[in-house]
Amino acid sequence: MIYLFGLLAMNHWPIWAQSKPFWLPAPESTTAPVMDRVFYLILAICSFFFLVIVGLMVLFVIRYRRRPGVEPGRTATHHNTLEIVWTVIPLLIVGLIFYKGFAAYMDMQTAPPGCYEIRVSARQWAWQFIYPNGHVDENLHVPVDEPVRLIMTSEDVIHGIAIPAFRVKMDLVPGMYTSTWFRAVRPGTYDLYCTEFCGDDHSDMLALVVVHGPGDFEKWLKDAANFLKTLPPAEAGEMLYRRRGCSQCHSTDGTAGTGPSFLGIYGKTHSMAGGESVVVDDNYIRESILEPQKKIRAGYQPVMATYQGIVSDDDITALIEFIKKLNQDNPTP
Ligand code: HEC
Ligand SMILES: [Cu+2]
Repeated sequence: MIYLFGLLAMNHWPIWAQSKPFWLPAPESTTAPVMDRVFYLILAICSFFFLVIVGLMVLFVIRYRRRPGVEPGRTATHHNTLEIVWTVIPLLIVGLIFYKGFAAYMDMQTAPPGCYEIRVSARQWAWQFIYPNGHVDENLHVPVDEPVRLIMTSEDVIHGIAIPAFRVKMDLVPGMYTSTWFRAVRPGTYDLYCTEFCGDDHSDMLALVVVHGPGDFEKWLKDAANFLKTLPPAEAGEMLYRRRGCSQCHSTDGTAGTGPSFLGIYGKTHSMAGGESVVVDDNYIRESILEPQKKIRAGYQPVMATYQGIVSDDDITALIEFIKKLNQDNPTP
């Protein structure tokens, strides 16, 4: 009943009360309140029937329990009116849930015209957000108050994008495009998760949604896209290391993850699974990025996917400089 009351009153709540539901993150997109209303509607209906059914059950168990001297009565016969009533009412309720849910889903699916389009590519275990000017980022940056459409696909297994504050959730499927859209209502930083179990590091497949204030987004995009030209190569390489998801598998502090750490590898001699030894130089790093399956480092699984067509030659040069610089910053004693 509390929920039902809350539901009826929700549109009239003052803004401070609307923005802080006690168990969901504050709604930060235009679709979020629509989703919340459907959620509370279903919750209210379920709570109501839960109370009625369990309440009556407890009451009947006590009231009609077996007692000495009380004989069971005749079993119930048909009661047409009752049966029609308890069929038609649930039918109407289920129809209402379907209608509300479907309308909200269509709302989420059907992007308004003139959306700003961002491509999303997921892989084990990183996100790539690809902007119209070619810039690729590991976080999702969007302008405030503008409809944004995500056109998404996966490079390997099924992933799911979820932005709880926006009430947005959609699967990314290899071999096809899916899409969703939202309009953020407030500048800020929000969490983004993968919600399909996609392998070992699924729980690390996280990113941020940065909603930029009016005018800031264009400036951010221009600066972000120019980082290869404006930053020293090693720093640009560090950006790429994070943006292209290398950081998911390669640490820079010496701890082995899914892949070997980058710390101190430059110039070292490593043994490969095939038995041969290889010196880690520019060409080996380049080959490891473009053809990772060619030489597999001993003790590791061949799980690194190729970055052919994803990183450019300039990107690779920057990544090499970054790996090199880790040696200088952390000289071995
Ligand atoms: C899914 C996890 C994963 C991702 C993402 C990944 N790698 Fe790897 N990488 C590995 C594994 C595992 C190995 C060791 C096996 C092999 O040699 O293929 C490896 C090996 C390497 C090596 C050789 C290291 C050595 O010590 O011999 C280099 C260099 C490398 N990766 C660079 C990169 C770069 C640069 C990126 C990002 C553009 C990247 N990797 C992204 C898993 C990954
Ligand atoms: Cu995933």
